[in-house]
Amino acid sequence: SVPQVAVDGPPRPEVGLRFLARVGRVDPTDLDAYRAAGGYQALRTAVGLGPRGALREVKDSALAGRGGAAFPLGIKWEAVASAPEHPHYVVANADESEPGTFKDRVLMEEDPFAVVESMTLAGFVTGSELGYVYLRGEYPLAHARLEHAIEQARERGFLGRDVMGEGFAFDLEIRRGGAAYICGEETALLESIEGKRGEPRQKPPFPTQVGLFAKPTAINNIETLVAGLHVLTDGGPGYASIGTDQSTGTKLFCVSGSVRHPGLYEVTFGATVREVLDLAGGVPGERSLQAVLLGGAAGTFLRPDQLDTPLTFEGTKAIGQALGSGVVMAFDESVDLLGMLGRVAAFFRDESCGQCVPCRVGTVRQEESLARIADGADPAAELELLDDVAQVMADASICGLGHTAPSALRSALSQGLLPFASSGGGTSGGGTSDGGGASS
Ligand code: L3W
Ligand code: SF4
Repeated sequence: SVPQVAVDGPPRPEVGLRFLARVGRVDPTDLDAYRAAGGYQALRTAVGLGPRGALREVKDSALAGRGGAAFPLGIKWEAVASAPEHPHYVVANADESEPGTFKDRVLMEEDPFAVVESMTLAGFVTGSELGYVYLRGEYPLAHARLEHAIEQARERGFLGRDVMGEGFAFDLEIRRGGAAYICGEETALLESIEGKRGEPRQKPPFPTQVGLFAKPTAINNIETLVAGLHVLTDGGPGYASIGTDQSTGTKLFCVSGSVRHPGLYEVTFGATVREVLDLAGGVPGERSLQAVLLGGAAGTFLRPDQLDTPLTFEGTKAIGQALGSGVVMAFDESVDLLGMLGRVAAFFRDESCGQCVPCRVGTVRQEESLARIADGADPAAELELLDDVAQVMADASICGLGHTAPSALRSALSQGLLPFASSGGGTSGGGTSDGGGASS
């Protein structure tokens, strides 16, 4: 019952796809082909309902944001739509930089008109006449495809002063990032669009009140925006009936690491980790699974005995983990997890914007300490230091980067995935390949 597709993966059944329905099948450079394959029906439905009616559908859908934090889209759009100050803006966070994440890239490269339509829908509902796509600088094909799609939409009256002849205005601009991970943090991203250094702002106020150029702004992940089209197509209650009560609709998962067919998979919310790994062909060869990382470098680990966990917001929360934005990274028993965590620490040290001390210094200390452990230092003393550093970063950092930089390490310790105990009471010892490996 799991609708599935793989990009560069196994055969693709013809059922249930939403995000990936046009991917690889419909010419991403042709507006007419997009329309013939269902494009612009969702926006037409929204126009028929009016902004308030369309918002009602989004709220009824219970669609949760797909950027990692699962904030309800309807609440975010309602806050902007009802904000008294004008103008309003919509911004697509397309600075997809979390290691292991490539879902938005596929949508932008292979279905760019859906991104344009979805932002127009966001503009219609929130009363915004201008939207920005903040695009990861290292995505040149996505840039070319989006730019082309925006030009075609403009030429054909799907963007501009009178969208589809329906009496509302909306247009789009692209801004490219400069290879800074921190600019995926929404307020750093807004600073960057404004031409300033990409450093996070304190929240609150949230962007819905004080956003781009200090105006009310709806900022959403690309997958969230495109899911908004599915809501209008299905109707809010119809969409809410797909998946689970708290995780509605379908979800894209970026499966990588020790699997036979790494790629992008779409499943109905409710599929388990095991099912998603099986779609990707399971662990190759005779090796068994050591761990699965959800959420990327800022994420948390599952043990092999937790593979029956549903990949839903509530399912992962129930075992003390977070779903994140859709990274499912498998590690077989041959992987040196401590070495991998050292590289994660180096990544965060490099990407910290340096604005606040706990993160600027904490990421350096974390990397140094892990290097000492790898060189044979006594883990007990180092773990005490790492615990202290992690606590200060969690308590006193300005943004999510500082809060989550120790997450993978802490999770590996508490899950017993490293060959020494956590001083913070984590499970001790081994636990690397104790059965339950993802089979094909
Ligand atoms: C109005 C309120 N808006 C919250 C909004 C807020 C934001 C969204 C979520 O981090 C996570 C992070 C990464 N009124 C509001 C409100 N909002 N309360 O809701 O807010 P927040 O602050 O909880 O999260 P965040 O700072 O946006 C996102 C994790 O995602 N992550 C990151 C993945 C990276 C990618 C990528 O590269 N594409 O997705 C992975 O797990 O660690 O925890 O819009 O303004 N009262
Ligand atoms: Fe910058 Fe790190 Fe502070 Fe975030 S937590 S503002 S990345 S120094």
